[in-house]
Amino acid sequence: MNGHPSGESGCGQCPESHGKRDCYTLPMKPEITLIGAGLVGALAAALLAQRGFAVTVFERRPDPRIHGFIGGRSINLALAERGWHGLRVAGLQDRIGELAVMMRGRMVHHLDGHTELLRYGRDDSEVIWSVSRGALNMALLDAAEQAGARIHFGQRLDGVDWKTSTLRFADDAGSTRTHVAPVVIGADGAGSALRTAMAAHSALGERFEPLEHGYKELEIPARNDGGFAMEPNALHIWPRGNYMCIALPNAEGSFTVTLFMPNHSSLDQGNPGFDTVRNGADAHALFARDFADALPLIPDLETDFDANPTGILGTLYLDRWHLHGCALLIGDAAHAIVPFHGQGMNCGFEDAVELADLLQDAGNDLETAFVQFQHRRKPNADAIAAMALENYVEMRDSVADAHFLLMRALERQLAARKPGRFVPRYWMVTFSRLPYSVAFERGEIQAAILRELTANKTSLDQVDLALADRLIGERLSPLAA
Ligand code: FAD
Ligand code: E0Q
Repeated sequence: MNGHPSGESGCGQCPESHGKRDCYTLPMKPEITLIGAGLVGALAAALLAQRGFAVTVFERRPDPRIHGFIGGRSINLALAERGWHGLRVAGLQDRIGELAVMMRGRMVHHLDGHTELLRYGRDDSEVIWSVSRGALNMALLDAAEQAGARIHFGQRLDGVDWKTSTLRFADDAGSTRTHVAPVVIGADGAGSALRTAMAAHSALGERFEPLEHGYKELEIPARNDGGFAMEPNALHIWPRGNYMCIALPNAEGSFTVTLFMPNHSSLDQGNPGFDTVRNGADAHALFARDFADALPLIPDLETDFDANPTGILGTLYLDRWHLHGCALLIGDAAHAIVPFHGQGMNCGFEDAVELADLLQDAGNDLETAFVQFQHRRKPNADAIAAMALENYVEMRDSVADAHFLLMRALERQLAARKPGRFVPRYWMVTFSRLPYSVAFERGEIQAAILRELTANKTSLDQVDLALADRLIGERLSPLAA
């Protein structure tokens, strides 16, 4: 797959930076430079290299396969169908399958200590998977290099001279180097340096909406015998109204716990915040009160709380993701979202697949391909951004609310009654590759139907199913299989 088509004459596109390589054996495809070899950048590099592009990647951090993975953000992530699709296209399904831990549903930990499993899907074909960010990233780096991508580690993008298409990089020792890149793609995350450089050339209409909540990561280690300290095949969640904890399993027997909480307490309502829960001792008291069953499982709670940074969360919106045919942003660099649907990486992997498909057919008209990319992806990025925000309220609060539980129960009943027509939004987002925008729009219609049918009702048997059938028939078209 990686061979350059031979027999092509001339190489008007060939930049001098190709150095010694024989231009006549290079494809007509332009050379592509990627910034960032995180999850999305590494997948994009693999997919583009597999399609015969000459791909060069610059990554700020050292090679995690040599120096170990230096995490910044979450240690493990939930992988769903959209993410699997990207990995499948790259040929990585089996390798990642060996690392992933199945999560059948949410294991809700109530305040009194009792737990219940709320399944995500109908059976074990409808589940999500917990994967280590480091292991996933390393597999993607291997795939990218195997396909022919060249990755330069320890190189931080520092600025761009757009007139000469010259990128400037700095390493940790303070030396700089330059690279001429007619086409550059930014997969350098929410704090994208390429985005900053693009914005210095043309306004991108950037808006960052911070969430007033932050997060802290903690760990439940494996038991002494190596086993899991809780049910392994679930996403554990401790919903507590304005704040919550979650825990995702790691293949080696531990769990990564994340505490999500407001930055500022609201003492009038007795709600804690990172301003009052300031250190390990405060956190210990909070866990003793609100997460009592988890506390004995987190031996290093106090030291980890003090040592680990408090992460910030928010949603990034841009009016423009591209600069003519020269530069494009993908993944978090274009559309960072809050993590409460577990879809940021999944969405970024869809970006990578869509981009590879578009560039494969683009020839030299990259401007059109970039415009098309934004046209196809932006409505979906906006939709998952909105759904992720909504899911936080659902997660931390509503899973304990009686009317909400009635609507969820009715949703299941209507889904079974009208398959392919009334399809739960969570299912469309997580287990299908229907555009996020379709999931969002149909989800709104379905939520209105659920609200109408359950208004003033307290149990399922009070619901008017004839009315349900009529509303569904009127408002929801059958989904194409
Ligand atoms: P990143 O992963 O941020 O990678 C960017 C890369 O660019 C990094 O390697 C970085 O070192 C490099 N870089 C940065 N600046 C430069 C520079 N100047 N020069 C060169 N290189 C640079 N998503 C899910 O799908 N499921 C989940 O369960 C999930 N859980 C999450 C939990 C939390 C707490 C958070 C914060 C996010 C979660 N996400 C989840 C979202 C997911 O982490 C992101 O969407 C995903 O990491 C985006 O990938 P990316 O490659 O675009 O950016
Ligand atoms: C998932 C899987 C960080 C995170 C990741 C997730 C989910 C949640 C709550 C969080 C949403 C859900 N969810 O359980 O509805 O499905 O990825 Cl907080």
